[in-house]
Amino acid sequence: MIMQKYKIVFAGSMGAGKTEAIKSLSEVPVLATEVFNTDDQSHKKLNTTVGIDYGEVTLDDGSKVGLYGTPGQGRFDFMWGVICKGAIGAILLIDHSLDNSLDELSYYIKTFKQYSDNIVIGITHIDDDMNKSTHQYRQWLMDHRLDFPVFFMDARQKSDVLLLLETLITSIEVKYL
Ligand SMILES: Nc1nc2c(ncn2[C@@H]2O[C@H](COP(=O)(O)OP(=O)(O)OP(=O)(O)O)[C@@H](O)[C@H]2O)c(=O)[nH]1
Ligand SMILES: [Mg+2]
Repeated sequence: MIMQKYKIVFAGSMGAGKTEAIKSLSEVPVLATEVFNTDDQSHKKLNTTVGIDYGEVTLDDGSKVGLYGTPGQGRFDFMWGVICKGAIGAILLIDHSLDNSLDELSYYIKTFKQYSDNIVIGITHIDDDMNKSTHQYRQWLMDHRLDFPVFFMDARQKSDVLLLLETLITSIEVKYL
């Protein structure tokens, strides 16, 4: 069997958990391009990605997946299209605890749809705002006639991240094979 190497991109809100998701899943030490976060207006987190994060995972069928993380800060949006070149799909992570989480979802879908039709959405930080409704995301997708799979997850949990990745790969196989 020929070992294939797929490229998957993690994108989405600053602080949503893109770097963490790659760290949860990767079998190799993650090449993380994080620096101390000086933009505490956008997010109070300690570190933020300023380049491309990279990790790797092998699926049950032996295929290798390269995991590429984008920087979430808008000032790096010029890099997003470059990172998506040659990717088979994108995982968009949205931080549920942000006041404007629905606007974030809309913004990242609009942006990444230009680069790929294969998108899976992970809503993170549910535990940080248990009172806020989670129904709004699926409703918004239905209202906009978009059928991207949505999962409520924690980027620190390997099984949650793996579910997103497997869903993305399965949906691509269903579409193209
Ligand atoms: N409570 C909670 N923390 C989470 C969750 N997902 C990720 N985190 C944490 O959120 C923080 C930010 O995660 P990062 O992986 O740095 O976020 P990022 O998306 O890479 O952010 P940028 O690189 O700045 O765009 C880390 O401390 C993670 O451990 C979640 O579902 N719940
Ligand atoms: Mg990061």
